Amino acid sequence: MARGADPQMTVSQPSAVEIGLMSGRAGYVLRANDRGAFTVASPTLYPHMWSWDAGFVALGIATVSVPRALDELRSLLSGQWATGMIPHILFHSPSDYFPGPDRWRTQVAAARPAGVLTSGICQPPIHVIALSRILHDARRRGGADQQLAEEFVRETFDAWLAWHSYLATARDPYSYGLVEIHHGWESGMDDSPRWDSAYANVHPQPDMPPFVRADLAHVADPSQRPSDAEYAKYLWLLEQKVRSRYDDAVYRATGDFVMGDVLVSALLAAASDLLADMGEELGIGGGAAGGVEQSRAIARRFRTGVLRSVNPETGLARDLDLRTGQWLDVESAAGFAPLLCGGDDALTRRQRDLLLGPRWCGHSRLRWPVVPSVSPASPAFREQTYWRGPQWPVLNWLMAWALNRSGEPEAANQLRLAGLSQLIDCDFAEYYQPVTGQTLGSRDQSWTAAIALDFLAARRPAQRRPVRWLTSELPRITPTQRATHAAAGPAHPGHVAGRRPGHGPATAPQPQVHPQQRPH
Ligand code: 2M8
Repeated sequence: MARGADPQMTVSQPSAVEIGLMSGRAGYVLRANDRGAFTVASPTLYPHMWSWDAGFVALGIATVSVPRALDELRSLLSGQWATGMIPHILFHSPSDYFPGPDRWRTQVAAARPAGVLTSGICQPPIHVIALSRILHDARRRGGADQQLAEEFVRETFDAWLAWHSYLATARDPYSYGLVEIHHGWESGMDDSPRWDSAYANVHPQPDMPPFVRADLAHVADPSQRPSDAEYAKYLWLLEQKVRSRYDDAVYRATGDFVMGDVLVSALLAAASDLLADMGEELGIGGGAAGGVEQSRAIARRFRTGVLRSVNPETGLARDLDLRTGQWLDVESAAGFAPLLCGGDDALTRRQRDLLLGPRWCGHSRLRWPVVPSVSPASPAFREQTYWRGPQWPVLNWLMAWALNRSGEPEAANQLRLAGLSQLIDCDFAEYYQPVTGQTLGSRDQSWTAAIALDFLAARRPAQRRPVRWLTSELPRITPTQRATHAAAGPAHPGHVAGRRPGHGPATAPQPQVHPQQRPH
C-alpha cells in the first residue's frame, strides 16, 4: 500500500464465475469486431482501425491467440507512411464514419501508403509497448508462439524504429524532448482540458467545407461527446493539415495547433527503450549507429523532456504550448507521464501516492478507484463529457502497467482489480461516468474488452493464463444472477472492502439499461 493512499480502497479478486463470464464476453466482443486481419475500434461509432486502439486490442487478443495479435499489428503497419508515420485511422472499407477519406484527402501527400486509405495525423505510440508484452507472453508459452513473435519482431523492427524516428525528428525538430502534436486527436484525448487554451486560438474560417456530424447518431446523449463548436475546430485543423499537404514543417509554420504532448513523449520514451531491449535480446539493430542505439537515444531525449516538464509544486508533468512557450498546468491524467517513462525514483513514488490518493483514484466521489481522465478535484472536471473527467479503461491499464514496471506491483494490482470491478457488467463501454459508474459512449468497444482480457490474464502475475474465446454470445448478467454469484462466494469484485460512507455504494454495480443497448 502506497503512503498517503486510502487503505480502504482495496478491492477484491473476481470470483471464478465472474472471471469466466467476463473473459468469455470480452472474447466474444473482440471476435464480433474482427474483420479478418484487423479489428474495428467499435461496431457502430468507430467502424475502422484506429492506431492506438489497435495496440491495446493486440495485447488483449494475444491472451487468446498470439498469431492473430501479430496480424493486428501487421495490418496496422500496412498503413505506415513513407515518413514513418503510423496514421491514426486506416479506412479498410467504406462506412458512414465522419470525417472519412473524402475529408482527409491524403492523395495530396506523396508519403501516403499504397493500397489502403488513411487519415493524415497520428496517435500515441503505444504499439511497441503492446508488442513487447505479446513477446513476453509468447516466450512464456514457448513453441510456435514464441517463434512467431520473435520472427515478427525481426521482421518489423525497422518499421517501428521508423515510426519512433518520425516522432523524434519531424515532430521534435528542435530537440526539446517533447513530441509536437498538430491536432487534439493526435493526443488520443480529443477534448481534454489540456487543449482548451490551444483551441481558444483555433478559428475555423468561412472557406472550410460544410459538414454534418455522424458521431451523435451513435450515442445516447450528445453531452457525452464534444460540442459542435469543438467539432468545427477539429475539422478546421484537419483542413489546415490538408492545405499544408501533410508537410509537418509547412503545418508548423501555418497551422493553429502546435503543442508539446507530454503523454505521447513519455510513451515514445518507454516504447523506444522496449524496442532497444527487444533488439538487444534478438541481436537486431546492433553497432554504434544501429537501431538499438538510436532507440536508446530517443528514449533518453524524451524521458529528459518529460521530467523537465514537471511542475515541482504539483508533482505533475505538463504539456508545452510551442507557440507561446507556456507550460500548461491542467490536472489531467497526462500529468502522470513520468510514471510511464521513469527516470526519477523519488518522483515515481510521489506520483504513485498522488495517483492513489484523494485527489485522484481515492477521491471520495468516485464510484470505482480507477484513474479518471481529469482529477475530480479540478475545476475543469466534468462527470460525463468524454475526456474531461470520465474514466477510460485504457488509461487505467497504462497506469497499472507503469506502476508494475516501476516496481510497485501492489499499487498496480489495486488499479487492476478496481478496473475489473468497473467492467464487471460486461458492457465494455468506451468510457465510464466516474461518479455513478454508468457506461458512456460506444458499447462493445474493442480496446475495453482487450483490457479486460489482459487484466484477467494477469491475475497470477507469475503465470499469466490463456483465456478462451466464446463462440456464441453470452446472456447479459442480470441482477438476479449477480445476487446468486455474490451469495456463492465472498470474493466479488463488486464488493469494495470496507468502503467508507459516501464513497459510492458498497454493493455490486447493476447493469445499466440504455436506449441504444443491443438486444441479447
Ligand atoms: C476517439 O477519437 C475519435 C477521433 O479520432 C473520435 O472521437 O471520433 C478518441 O477517444 C481516441 O482516443 C480513440 O482512439 C478513438 C477510437 O476509439 O475515439
